[in-house]
Amino acid sequence: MAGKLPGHSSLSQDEIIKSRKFSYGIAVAQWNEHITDRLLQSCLQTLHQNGIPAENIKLRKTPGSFELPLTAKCLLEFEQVNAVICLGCIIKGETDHDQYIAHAIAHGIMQLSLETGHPVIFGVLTVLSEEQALDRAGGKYGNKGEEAAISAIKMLCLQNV
Ligand code: DLZ
Repeated sequence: MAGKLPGHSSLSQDEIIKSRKFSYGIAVAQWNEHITDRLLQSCLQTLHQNGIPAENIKLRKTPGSFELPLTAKCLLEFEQVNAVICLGCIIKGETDHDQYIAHAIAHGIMQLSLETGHPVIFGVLTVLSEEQALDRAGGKYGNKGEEAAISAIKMLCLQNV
């Protein structure tokens, strides 16, 4: 069975019941799609397993992770979802490109969340190798997609909207 990252938490019964009244946007990057698809499947499975109906979930695919913050903004503005889960996978290459992308996204997501008051979840893997990504996309360290879905539910329950 896959392990879990330290700090990974599960949902209480109260959170599971409350989670069903919210709507969720998922923005998923197509760059490194063999990884991000695993994140997406785990994220969707977690939402479905907790009883969230399919009509409460809006999915948008972006070219790469860099486009996640704007897509999240569109989901909040036009689809009126309560929270957005951003899924992506940034793997270190020969240059520092990954650092620029990762910092920009982290900043963009945090800014969007604070400005709108909606949870926008950073479900983006930032890793040194494909092996590290697979470990965190259903491998020995669990699945970031599941963790991101749980974080979205917990944040919505915390806000008590
Ligand atoms: C260009 C690029 C590179 C080099 N690496 C990644 C990556 O590891 N993960 C990812 O999600 N996206 C990558 N991209 C694409 C950028 O996120 C973005 O889509 C393009 O720079 C176009 O804006």
